[in-house]
Amino acid sequence: MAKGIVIKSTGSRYRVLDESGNVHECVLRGRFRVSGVRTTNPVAVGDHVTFDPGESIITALTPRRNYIIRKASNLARESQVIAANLDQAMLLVTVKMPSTPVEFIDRFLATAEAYRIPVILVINKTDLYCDEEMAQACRIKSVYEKIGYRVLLISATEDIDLKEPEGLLRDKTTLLSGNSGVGKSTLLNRLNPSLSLRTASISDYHEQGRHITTFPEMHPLPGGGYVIDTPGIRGFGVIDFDRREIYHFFPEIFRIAKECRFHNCLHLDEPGCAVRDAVAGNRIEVWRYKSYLSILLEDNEKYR
Ligand SMILES: Nc1nc2c(ncn2[C@@H]2O[C@H](COP(=O)(O)OP(=O)(O)OP(=O)(O)O)[C@@H](O)[C@H]2O)c(=O)[nH]1
Ligand SMILES: [Mg+2]
Ligand SMILES: [Zn+2]
Repeated sequence: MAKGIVIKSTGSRYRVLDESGNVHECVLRGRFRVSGVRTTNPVAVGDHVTFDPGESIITALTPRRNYIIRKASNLARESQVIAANLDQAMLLVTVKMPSTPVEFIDRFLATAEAYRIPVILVINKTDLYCDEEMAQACRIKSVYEKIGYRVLLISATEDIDLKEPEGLLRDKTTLLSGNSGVGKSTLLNRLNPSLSLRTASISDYHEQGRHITTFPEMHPLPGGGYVIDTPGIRGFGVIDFDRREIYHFFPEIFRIAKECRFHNCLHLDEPGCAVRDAVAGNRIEVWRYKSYLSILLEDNEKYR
């Protein structure tokens, strides 16, 4: 028996990296079962497993430190585990080509908060920005830094300020996310030139969302650590939020909510709401409040 980490899972087959760096294409033993969650994939990228290298069969799963799941819909009983044993997530965004909506950032951050996974926000393609776009990037940086997130500005193609993200990724297992075209594969290629991942591959910008059958894959970094490249963000967006708890996942709203008159305030139109006062007084960014409302009031089907 040998030990390894699952670096790719395509439904029935699992690519396992062993401790000496060799790769094995494995399957699960017929009666393999994981107690607890009902999932479509009992083993996921990031899982630590025991396997039989001779027969290429995974025989046991090491208990997970954490994992993120996605459900096909809020009504679906079965979930898919996207990745396991994560130290952190890195969300790559851009101000242009493509432009990442702030609501998209906020949904990602709230979901990560719900899983207690720290997020580093990275604004890429700074080489393309005019003064106005750079000002917007700086504004995003300052808003999220004030909340408590780490925010970096980089250019992956021009090799600008890549030392910091490189340092933050070292020896960690990181989920790399962001919508199609923001430069995830480009960044990974810079950090590990031996990868030569396809970039601008564009199964594409325009078709984003069609190809939900693509799979996350884990790549080793030369200095130690792993990055899991995910296809778009769709896998990360759906979580069973309890309506009363959504504001817990907006740290700055959560902090101020303690001052609301009613302990069960949803910060909608209740009297004595400290959150709405803070929005009116610019102590909470209005777009963050709008993102909160959109999750609170959404038709769940819309964001599937
Ligand atoms: N100017 C500029 N272009 C960049 C930068 N980073 C990436 N690009 C370009 O953006 C395009 C998309 O990059 P990818 O790395 O394929 O994007 P991705 O996030 O992996 O996209 P998907 O795999 O579709 O999710 C490519 O043409 C890259 O060359 C950058 O810092 N500056
Ligand atoms: Mg890519
Ligand atoms: Zn309130």
